[in-house]
Amino acid sequence: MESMLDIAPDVAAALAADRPVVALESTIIAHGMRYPRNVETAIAVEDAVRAEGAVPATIAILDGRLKVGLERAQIERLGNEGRQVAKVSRRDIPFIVAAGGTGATTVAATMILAAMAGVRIFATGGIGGVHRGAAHSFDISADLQELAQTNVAVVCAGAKSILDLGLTLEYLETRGVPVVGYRTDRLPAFYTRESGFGVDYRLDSPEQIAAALRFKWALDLEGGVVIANPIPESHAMPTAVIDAAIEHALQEADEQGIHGKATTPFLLARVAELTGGDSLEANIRLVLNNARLAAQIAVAYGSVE
Ligand code: PSU
Ligand code: MN
Repeated sequence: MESMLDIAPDVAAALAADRPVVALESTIIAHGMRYPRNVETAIAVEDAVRAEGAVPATIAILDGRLKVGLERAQIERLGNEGRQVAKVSRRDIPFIVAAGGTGATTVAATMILAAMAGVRIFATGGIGGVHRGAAHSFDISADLQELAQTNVAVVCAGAKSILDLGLTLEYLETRGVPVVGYRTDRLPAFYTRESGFGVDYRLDSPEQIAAALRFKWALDLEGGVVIANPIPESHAMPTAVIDAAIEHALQEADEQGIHGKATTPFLLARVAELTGGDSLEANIRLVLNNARLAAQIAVAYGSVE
């Protein structure tokens, strides 16, 4: 397995010395935002991780190689090729590798490669979940299955309400995945700080979160943790604006028969278009905010005994 895995030199050095590392995903770069803001954001996110004293490891598959830690030119390439790059979740990994192909990793695939490399903390924008209408479509993101089995904590701003957040929480509960609110007892809904749902545990410091993670894995309680970090107040969007855009996008997806792995990128792109630049700014701010918290947790994790 290790022969297929390329860990970047700075990431490998940090892991060998037990210094903090934060994993970052690449579907958000190739499929979640447009060029060149996607590349600018990916680099700013890496810088935010470094500023907090951790090493960033952006994860992807490039020319059949599993990459943990990318060079700038590699991030630029993924962002530039955008949607021409495969969207890779758990099921896709061996096929992309066998074909010598290039893929952007979802939360699920990023968790798998992070765990292979020994990285425990991961920052992104939003996770996949149970889609609205899942009772008929069966559309449940593989991210949730991965959270149930792979030992990586995912810092996110909750999930967008393109999903059924209530069913997403039920699914996570069934699979034993804790949902932690950072300095909040409410589940944030990505663009807004509040979804109407609660979290399982409120923790107010990176140290408290790191300690809970240590105990979970020391007890061999396999699986991930969702750490929900609300978008900063000053960048949150008005609920009515974002809700209207989401309803509109969902209706279009339905009319156009969009399904499967195309659903999430379609909805994200339409919501971004319908809200104009505002949602993109909010998205960038919340990802940076998550990167900082993930780095603080990674630093604290290293010092928990
Ligand atoms: N949600 C967002 N932004 C994203 C994604 C989800 O707000 O970029 C991406 C992530 O990579 C996530 C994936 O893992 O979409 C989920 O896709 P699906 O629903 O097809 O599993
Ligand atoms: Mn899906």
